[in-house]
Amino acid sequence: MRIDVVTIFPDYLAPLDEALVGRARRAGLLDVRVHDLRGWASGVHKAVDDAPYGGGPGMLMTAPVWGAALDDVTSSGDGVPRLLVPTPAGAPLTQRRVAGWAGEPWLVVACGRYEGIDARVLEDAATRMPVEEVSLGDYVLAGGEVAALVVVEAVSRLVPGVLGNPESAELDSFAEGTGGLLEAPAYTRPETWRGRAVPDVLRGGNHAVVDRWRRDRSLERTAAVRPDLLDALVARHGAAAFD
Ligand code: 6GU
Repeated sequence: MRIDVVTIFPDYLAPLDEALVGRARRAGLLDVRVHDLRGWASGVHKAVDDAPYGGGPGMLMTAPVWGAALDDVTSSGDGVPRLLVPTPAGAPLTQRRVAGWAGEPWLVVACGRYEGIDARVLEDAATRMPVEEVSLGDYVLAGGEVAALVVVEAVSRLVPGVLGNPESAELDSFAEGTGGLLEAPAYTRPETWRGRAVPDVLRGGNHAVVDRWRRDRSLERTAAVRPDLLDALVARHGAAAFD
C-alpha cells in the first residue's frame, strides 16, 4: 500500500520511521512518502496562505499551491488515490472507516492548518478522485499532521503482514470481534504484584469461562466510559447484545 502525506512540516512526520510503521516500510509492505507543500509555492516568500474572503481571524491555505501539489502527487502512480483531509470539520475517524481505507492501494493525506484550505481545492479534487474529510474528535489541533500520523498508523496495522499476529487486530476495542465494545483489562506475570493477584478465572484454563469473564468486563467498562457504544450495540442487536 502507498500513502503520500503533503504538509508544510515534513519533519513532523518523522515518527513514521519508527516502530510498527517504520518496520513495515523497511519490509516493503508500506510505501510512505512525505512531501513538503512549500515545494509547490512560488515567489520569493514561498507563501502558502492568505487572508480569508469575508474577513475573520487567521489565514487560509491557497488553492493554487494545493492544486499544483495535488495534481503532481495524485498523478504520480497507477490509478487514482483516495484523498483524505484532516480537519475538525470532518466526519469522525472510526475503526470502520480505517478498515475500509486499509483495503485501498493508495491514499493521499493533505495536511492543512486548522483555519483550513480554500474550499475549491477539495471541490476540484473530488471531480477526479474520492475525497473524505476526517476529524480526530471534538477538540481543535493546530494542523492536520497529528491526524496524518494517526491515520497512517491505524491503517498500517490492518495491512496484511504488518502485524505479527493478525488475530490481535480482530480482538481490538471497536473491532467487529468484540462487538464494538471496549476491551477487557489484561494481565501478565507476575501472578501477584504489590498485593494484587491476577483474577483467578484467567488462570483456570477454562476458555469458555474466560470468554464470559472478558465479555462481562467489556460490557462493564463500556457502560462506564462509553455508554454511546453500548447504545449502538443495542440498536443493532437488541437484548441479544448481552448474551
Ligand atoms: Cl483532523 N485537524 C485539526 N486541525 N484539528 C482537529 C482534528 C483534525 N481533529 C480534531 N481536531
